[in-house]
Amino acid sequence: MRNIPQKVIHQYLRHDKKFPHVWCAGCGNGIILGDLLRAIYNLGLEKDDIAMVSGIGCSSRMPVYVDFNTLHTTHGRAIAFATGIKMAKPELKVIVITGDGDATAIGGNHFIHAARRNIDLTIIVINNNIYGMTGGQCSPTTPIGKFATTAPYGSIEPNFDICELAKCAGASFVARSTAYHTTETRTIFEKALMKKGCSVVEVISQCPVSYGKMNNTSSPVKMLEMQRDGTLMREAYDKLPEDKRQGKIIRGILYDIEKPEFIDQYQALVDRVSKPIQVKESGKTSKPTSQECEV
Ligand SMILES: Cc1ncc(C[n+]2csc(CCOP(=O)(O)OP(=O)(O)O)c2C)c(N)n1
Repeated sequence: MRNIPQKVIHQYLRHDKKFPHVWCAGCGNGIILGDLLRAIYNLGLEKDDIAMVSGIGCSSRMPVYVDFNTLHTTHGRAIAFATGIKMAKPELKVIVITGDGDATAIGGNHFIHAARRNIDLTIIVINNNIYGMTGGQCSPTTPIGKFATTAPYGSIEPNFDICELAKCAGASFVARSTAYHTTETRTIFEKALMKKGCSVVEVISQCPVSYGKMNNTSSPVKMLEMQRDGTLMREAYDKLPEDKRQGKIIRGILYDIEKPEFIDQYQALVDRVSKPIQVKESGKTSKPTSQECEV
C-alpha cells in the first residue's frame, strides 16, 4: 500500500469551483468519497483514466466535486449511461455512484441487467436506507418497521438485500462495507476497481437528518456506532452460532468469481463478424454465414 499523504484527496477535487458541498453535517457521503479517492490514489490511477457517473440523489452529487471525467445524469439512469461510456471507451475505469433508491427503485432494471451482463463497471451503492435528497421517503432498502415520511406508522414492505440481488443477477464481485469501516471500504474499493467484470460495493451509510430523525437516531455518532456494532466480517459471522447471528449484517467481500465479461464478449463478436467481405466471381459480395456468426 502507498503511504498516503494527508492532503492527497485535494488533488482530485474541483475545490475551486464546486464547494461548499450539499451534504448535511454528519452525512456519510464525504467519508465514502474520501475512501474512494484514497483507493484511486493507491492504485496509481490518473484522473483521465476514470469516468465517474451518477444519477440523482445526495450520494449522486459526488461526481460534481471531483476532477475526473464525470457525468451527473437523470434519476436511476447512471448505469445505463455508464454502460454506454464503457462500450465506447473500454479503457476507462467507469465508476457508478448511486443511492439505494437510485439503484434499486427507479434504476432497478439497469442494476440487474448490468449484473446479468457482467459488464466491467464498479457500481458503488451508498445505502442510507432512505431517499435522502427528497426528505426521507421509503426506499426498497428501508427495513420493515422503520419510519419514513411515506411510512408514518412503520414500513410494512420487505427490503432488498443489495448484495444478494447483485449476486443473483450475475455480478462477479460483490462486497459490503460501512461508512464507519473506512480502511476496509478503501481496500474493497481497490479490489472492486481492479476486478474485470461487474463489481458491486454496497456501503452502508448514515443519514441522520432524513432517516435518523424519524427513527430515534439523529446523532451521527450513534449511527456510526450502530454500523460498528450491527455488522460483522464474514469470517467472524460464519463462526457464530445461529442464535448470535440474528440482526447482524455481514461485511467484507461476499462473492468474487471469474466469469465472461460483457465488453470482451462484445469485442469477440465484433471480431468474428467483421471478417473481410468476400467478393465472388460474379462480382456479388457475401456476408459471413450464420454459422460463422454463431457463438
Ligand atoms: C424521474 C425522477 N423521479 C423522481 C425524482 C426525485 N428524486 C430525486 S432524488 C430521489 C431519491 C434519491 O434517493 P437515493 O437514491 O436513495 O439517494 P440519496 O439521496 O439517499 O443519497 C428522488 C426520488 C427525480 N429527480 N426524477
